[in-house]
Amino acid sequence: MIISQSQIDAHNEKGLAAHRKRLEFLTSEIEGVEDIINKLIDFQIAIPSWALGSGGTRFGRFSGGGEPSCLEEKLEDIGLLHRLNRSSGAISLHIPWDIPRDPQAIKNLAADLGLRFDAMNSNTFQDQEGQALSYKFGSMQHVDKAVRRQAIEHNIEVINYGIELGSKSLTVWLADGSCFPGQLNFRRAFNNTLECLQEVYKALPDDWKMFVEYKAYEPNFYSTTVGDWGQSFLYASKLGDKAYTLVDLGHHLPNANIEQIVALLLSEGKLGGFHFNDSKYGDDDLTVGSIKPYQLFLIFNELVEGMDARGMNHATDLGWMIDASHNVKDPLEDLLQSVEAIKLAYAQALLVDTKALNEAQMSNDVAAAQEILQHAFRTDLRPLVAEARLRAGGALQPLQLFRDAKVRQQLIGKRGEKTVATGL
Ligand SMILES: [Mn+2]
Repeated sequence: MIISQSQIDAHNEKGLAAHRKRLEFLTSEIEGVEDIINKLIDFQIAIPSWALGSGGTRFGRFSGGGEPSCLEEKLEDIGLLHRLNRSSGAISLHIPWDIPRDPQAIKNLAADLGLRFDAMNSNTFQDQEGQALSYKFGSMQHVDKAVRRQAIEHNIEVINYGIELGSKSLTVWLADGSCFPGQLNFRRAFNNTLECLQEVYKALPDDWKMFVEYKAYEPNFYSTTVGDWGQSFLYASKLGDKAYTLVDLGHHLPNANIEQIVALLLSEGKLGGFHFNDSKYGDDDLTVGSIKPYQLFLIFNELVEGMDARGMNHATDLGWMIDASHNVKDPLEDLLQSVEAIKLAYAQALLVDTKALNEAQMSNDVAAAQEILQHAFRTDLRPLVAEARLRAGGALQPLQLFRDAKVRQQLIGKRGEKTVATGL
C-alpha cells in the first residue's frame, strides 16, 4: 500500500491540536454534533472505475501519468482514496471496460481494500471490437430487431458479471436519440426501448435494482430517447418495483430545478440513485461542488428531508456515486475533493432546522425560510467531516497527505508516465 496507517497517524498527530480547537468551537455552537458525525461515518460514495484516469474531451486528452491500466490497479486506486477519506468504500464498474477475468481474485482484492461493488454499468453507446452490429443509430430504440437483441444480451451479460462480484444494481444509460428532425419516430423509439428494458428487467435478480439514467442531450442533439426525469420515470413505472430513476446532476437542461425533481421522485418512491458532478454549461462532469455548492446543498436538503419522511436509511437506501471526468487535474485529487464536497453538503443538510423550516413554510414566512437554509449552508462544517474521517481511521486532510506522501509520483514510478486506463 502506497500510504501506510502509520503515515496517516503521523499526519493526524500534526494537525490534531488545531483540529480539536475548531471542533470544540463548532460543538459549542451547534446541537446534535454526534448524530451528524455518526451519519457522516456511515455515508459512502462509490467511485466509478472510469474516473481514475484523465477523461479528456473530444478535442484531446492529456494523460497525467501513473494511471491504472487494469481492473486490479483501478481497485488499488480506490482503495487508496478510501484509506485516506474512509468514505469511498465502493466501486462502480463499466462493462466491457472492466470485465473481471478472474472474478474471485477481484472479489478478494476488493475485500482486502474494504471495497464493495456498487452499480454495474452497461455500454451500448459505443461499438466494441468484434461486435456484430453497430449502435450508430441507437441500441434499444433501433429499427432493426437484431440490434435491439444485441443490446439486451449485453445488459444481461453485465448483470451476470455483477452477480459474480456481488453487485446489486444495474445502471442503464442509453445514448439513443436522434440528431435531426424526422430521423426517428418518437413513439416507435420509446416503445422499442421499453420492450428491450423489459427483457433486461426480466433477467434482474429479485434483490437487484435497475436504474434508468436520463440525459437531456449529447451525443444526440435533437432528441434523446430517455431525455428527462419524466421519461425515465415513465420507463421505471412501467418496468416495475425494481426499476428506479437515476439522477445525474449534469444531465439536465440549463437551470433545471434538480432539487425539486429529487423531491418528487423520492416522494413517488422512484428515486434510485445519484451521479454527482458539477457543471457550468452542460454535462461538464466537473468536480462536485466546484461550481454550484449551494445547489448541491439544496439537493441534499431535499434528499435528507424526503428520505426521513419515508423512513429511509441515508447510507444504504439510495445509490450514491460520482460520475465525473477530468482533463486538467490529477483524477485522484479531484475525487478526494468531490467526496469532501458531497459529505459537506450532506452535513449541512443534516444541520437544517427542519422543524423551524416547516413552521416558516406553514406561516408563509419566506424570509425566515431562506434564513434557516442559508444559516446551515453558511456554517463551516468542515471540522465535522474531518472528525468523522478521523474516527473512521482516515486522514484529517486527505488531499494534503496525498501530496505530502507524493502518491502520484509513486504511481508514476510503479506504472510509468504513459499509461491509459481502459475505456478512456
Ligand atoms: Mn452518469
